[in-house]
Amino acid sequence: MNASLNSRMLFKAALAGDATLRPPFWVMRQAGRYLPEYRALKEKYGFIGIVKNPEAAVEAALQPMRRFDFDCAIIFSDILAVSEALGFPYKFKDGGGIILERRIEKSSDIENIESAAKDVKAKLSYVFENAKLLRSALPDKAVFGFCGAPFTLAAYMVEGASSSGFPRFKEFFTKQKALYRRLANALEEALASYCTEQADCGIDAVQVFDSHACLIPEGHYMDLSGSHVARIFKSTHGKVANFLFAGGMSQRFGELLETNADAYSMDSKLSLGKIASSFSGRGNFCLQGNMDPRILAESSPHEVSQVTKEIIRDMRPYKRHIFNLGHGITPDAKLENVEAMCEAVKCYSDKHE
Ligand code: 1CP
Repeated sequence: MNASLNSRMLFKAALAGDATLRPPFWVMRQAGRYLPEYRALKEKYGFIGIVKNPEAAVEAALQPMRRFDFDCAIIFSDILAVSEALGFPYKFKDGGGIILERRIEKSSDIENIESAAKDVKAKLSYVFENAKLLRSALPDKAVFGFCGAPFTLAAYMVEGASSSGFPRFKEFFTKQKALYRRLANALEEALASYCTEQADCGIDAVQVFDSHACLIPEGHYMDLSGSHVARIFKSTHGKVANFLFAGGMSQRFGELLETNADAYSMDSKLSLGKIASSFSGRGNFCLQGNMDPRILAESSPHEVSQVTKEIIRDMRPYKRHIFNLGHGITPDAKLENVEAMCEAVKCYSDKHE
């Protein structure tokens, strides 16, 4: 075990299952509204203005790194950048969530997406510029690119907005199976080329966000979503580590394994240690997670520190662990709690805990 590994080496060691003194760590949605410096940047450029300006986007991604020295950074963008490039611009709704300028209504909409998917990369050059800049700003950190899963992007494009249950989309993928498949295939093509291009910018990992995977009926994950994710991973295999965040799926973990991800990012409903011990015979995957983000908003620094150490302790025998939250950090997270979490990870020692 080497105490002098930099963050990027520590990240690679955890993925490989090598013994490390502590797990590497970062936080989903680590750039964002819980940070006063992010709120100031957003005041100046607006959210979409930041995303489309590579210098501002890199600044947003660096803000949490300066404050908390996480081991991993993620490029600042949004999963909806790709649906926008396919002809579905988005904006913020008053009162929270997002709304798209149009939604999928008929099969000609899908034809348009199929043809736009062929050269989607040309419209996303600002993301690749952003990825290259972040890579060179952080040579010793692990850098993540990302995209939405075809299923989750399709949810927004069919529903036309954020939604709690996506009823229109549920009806679409249940009753219009052939159209859903064409849409998912077109999105898969666009996302595979998008992720390969990000990988070619020198980043270390790609995380596919399948945030709305839990809409899928039990037993149908691979059919409706995972088969598309698996093919995206095939296109980046060997270039970067492939991460899958499948929202609400920790209790159905076994359904995810055929995607062949290198790492699975889990929600907080089940202990990571339990998942590791139940499935460790099923491959050499790494687990990422899974502290409940509510704890950062609602508890004390002492409690945060205890929970952090518990999750780490649970996962030590398994080795392949990257500490993170079970979902994105919320705007009401307390900075002193995020600090306590960081301290607890960085000072973790098997001797004392
Ligand atoms: O300032 C603001 O109010 C904007 C909030 C915000 C931020 C900071 C949005 C709007 N997107 C982002 C950035 C973002 N989104 C990142 C990069 C930053 C980082 O992680 O540090 C990433 C990886 C995402 C991914 C994303 N966007 C997901 C998947 C992750 C998850 O939380 O499940 C999803 C579902 C989106 C869509 C999205 N983006 C933003 C909103 C409000 C929404 C809709 C959410 C909903 O359905 O209501």
